[in-house]
Amino acid sequence: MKAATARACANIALVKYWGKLDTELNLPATGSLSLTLGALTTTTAVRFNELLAEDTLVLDGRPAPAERLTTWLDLVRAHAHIDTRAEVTSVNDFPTASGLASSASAYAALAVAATAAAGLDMSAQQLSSLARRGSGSAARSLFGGFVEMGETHAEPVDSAADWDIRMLVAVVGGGAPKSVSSRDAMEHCRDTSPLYGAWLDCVPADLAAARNAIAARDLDALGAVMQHSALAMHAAALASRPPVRYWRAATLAVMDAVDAVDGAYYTMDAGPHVKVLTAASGARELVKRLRAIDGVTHVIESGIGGPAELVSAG
Ligand code: 2P0
Repeated sequence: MKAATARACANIALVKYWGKLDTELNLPATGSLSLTLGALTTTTAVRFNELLAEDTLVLDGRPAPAERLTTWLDLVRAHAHIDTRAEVTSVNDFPTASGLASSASAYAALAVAATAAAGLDMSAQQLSSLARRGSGSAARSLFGGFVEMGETHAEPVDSAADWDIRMLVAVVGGGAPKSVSSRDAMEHCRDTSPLYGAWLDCVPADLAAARNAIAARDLDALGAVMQHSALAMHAAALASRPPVRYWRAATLAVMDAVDAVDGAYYTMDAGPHVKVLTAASGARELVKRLRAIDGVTHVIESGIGGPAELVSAG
């Protein structure tokens, strides 16, 4: 088998990953827990081609730099005992210009497609560990529903097929300067923030609270721990020298709007956008409210997504 195509969903961490134990192996300093989002997917095709001198990458129809891809594909080539270069074509079904993180769905889809194309037969846990080498959050996108990242790979926690919840992604644009990448920001935070240690200390209790809330289908308890984890992560980033501040005025306006609604909770990642967890019943109304906020470019409504999957091979 030389070619394969796979699809994976993005995920949003409810209990955040922020900090590394080992940068070379990309091992996280703590666990994290996420929800896979069905509305945000990446589809990636990999074709190993003996005529190629270098790996090539086409991202949403445009040629893109392939250095990071090559470093990651070298891991697959080492496993498969091959030296063939690959053509990789990747398409996101959400607007890439929006600045939404796509490395999670990208490396998860890539792990499934590249290993299948290389003729490797790996477990989902092995694929998760391999995806982690590309991007820490990608390890979680191998699985659907609620997913927990451990020391080296993620495991599914609960598919939550019976829980009618939504994640609303409020995209905040409006000419904000380009964000510091999460990779750089978390290293800077570890090196300079007096709150980094306190942040790490929060995570085990937040993980336990999130697991319990999920098992009890308790949206209010899950929302509370999700907000706490996001605010603690951002507090550590804000206290870095110089500070890392991802929030814009519209970020705070969305947080205010969410605070005014019962049963809705926010989380923010390495960018100005706000993701809102809420019951499906109130989602439509909340989407309308968020769309009306100055600086909110658009709002994507997502249900729970499934695991990464092979679309075609051969
Ligand atoms: C998360 N983020 O848990 C956290 C919260 C952003 C904020 O995982 O360096 O792109 O590639 O392992 O996975 C984004 O970081 O970082 C991220 P690397 P990644 O979703």
